[in-house]
Amino acid sequence: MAAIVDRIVGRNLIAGHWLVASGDRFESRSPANRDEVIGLFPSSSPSTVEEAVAAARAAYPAWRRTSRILRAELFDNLAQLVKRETDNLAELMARECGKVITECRAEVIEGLHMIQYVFGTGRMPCGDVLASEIAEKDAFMRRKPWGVVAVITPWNFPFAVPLWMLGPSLVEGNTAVFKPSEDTPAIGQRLVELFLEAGFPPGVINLVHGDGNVGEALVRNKEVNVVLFTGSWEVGSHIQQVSAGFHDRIVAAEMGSKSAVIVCADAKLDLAVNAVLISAFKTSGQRCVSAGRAIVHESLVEKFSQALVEKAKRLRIGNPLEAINFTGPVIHEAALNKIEKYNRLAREEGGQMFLQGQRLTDNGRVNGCFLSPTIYQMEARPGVRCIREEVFGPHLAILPFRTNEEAAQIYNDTDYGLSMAVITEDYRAMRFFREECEFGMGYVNLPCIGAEVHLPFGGVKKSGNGHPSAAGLVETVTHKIAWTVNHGQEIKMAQGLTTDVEG
Ligand code: UN1
Repeated sequence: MAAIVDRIVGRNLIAGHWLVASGDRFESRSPANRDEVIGLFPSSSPSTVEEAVAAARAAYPAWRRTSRILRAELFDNLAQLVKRETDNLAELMARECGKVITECRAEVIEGLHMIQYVFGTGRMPCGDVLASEIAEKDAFMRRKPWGVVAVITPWNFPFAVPLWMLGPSLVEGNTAVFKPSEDTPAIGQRLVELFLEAGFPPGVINLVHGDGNVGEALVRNKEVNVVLFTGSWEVGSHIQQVSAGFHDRIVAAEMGSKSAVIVCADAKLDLAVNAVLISAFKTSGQRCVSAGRAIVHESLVEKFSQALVEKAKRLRIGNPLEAINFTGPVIHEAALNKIEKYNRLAREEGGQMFLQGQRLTDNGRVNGCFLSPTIYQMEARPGVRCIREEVFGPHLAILPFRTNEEAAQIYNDTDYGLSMAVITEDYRAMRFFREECEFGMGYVNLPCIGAEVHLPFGGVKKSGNGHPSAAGLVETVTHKIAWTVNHGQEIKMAQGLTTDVEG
């Protein structure tokens, strides 16, 4: 039984004021126990969204003029608070999104790493010094913030992903309106409380709760300069289309995936099996980088499948607050239904089913959304949907291959391109897959999950639009200016342009 904990009172934050809205509310419930209500949160109205954007706009000039180093130092305060709160944050996250406590702890640490990274950038170079054709001129590339940033984030990384976006945005001098997922509003609100406690001035970060309607209002607000989004391709693509109507709108969209692990003929079997288990079933397959496919050399496929299925059967699925469990539930009933639809599709499309995912409803699991893994094998064929579309759940296809060329072709035969791993001892094969596969994050002899914040996080094709998150985001939340200063007594122009104005 989950502990009885006080329900959280959901509030929006606008210009430094916590507001309990009087209108519609929505509940956040634990996916591990649908009877457990985490809190009640306001469904923000369009006018509330407008006020939040106006507050961010009003706070922008003073924040932009604040020294970059002083802005960064507030992130040092935030780091201390996150260290103080690590266990509480992890527990709240486990209750609200159902990830096991060990994963939640790792996510809080990932968020902390982003804060520490951003703090460090305060004293790092933030532009370039360049030469000019004219000896008396000094030339620079400097960065300026865009203004107001909307941060729209998913439930599966409800702490680290917002920090990937808020960190670079705020340290560079932007202000923000943050809309956490309606499935994880409590952890989003807790993060914003810590920003305030760290000393971020009123209006620099604003919080609006709600569903896609709130996101829509944010995206349609012309005062928003940048939209940072992580979620489905459908929503990301819609945001890009709406934003195309704004002349200077920047959108960074990190969207779906059909990531994969490629297991070569020379792979170490144990390592390959563990890498695939972690890639496919950690977080119940609900990372955007989770593997939906293991592409395995035909000489190894039988041994590999047997070992994988044996281990997958023994994975512990249960209460997210118990560290002994490998994974918890999926996020809600709609997710259960969608995953089960793909499980049925795999059978209809000719999958040889090794493990058929079951809802787990025994007493230890109360009233939760628990689902065991599905594993099947099939030959990759054109047009098969279950090996191309994102499932976002514990659903894995094993696809045999004969040559490395064929493996790369199978890997690329989806609309997505987020992450991949290759398991091999052959340095030529590693390089071949690095060059031939379409992805944003690649791993060798590792799972295809587990990115670190100081690397760019993003993908290609339908997975991303070329604006990676985390350390990569500085390029998106700033624009570059050229700045040229003449130290001479007279004007001298580049390219030999004459300066004679008298004819
Ligand atoms: C996500 O997949 O939604 O690379 C984010 C990882 C984590 C972040 C994942 N560092 O697995």
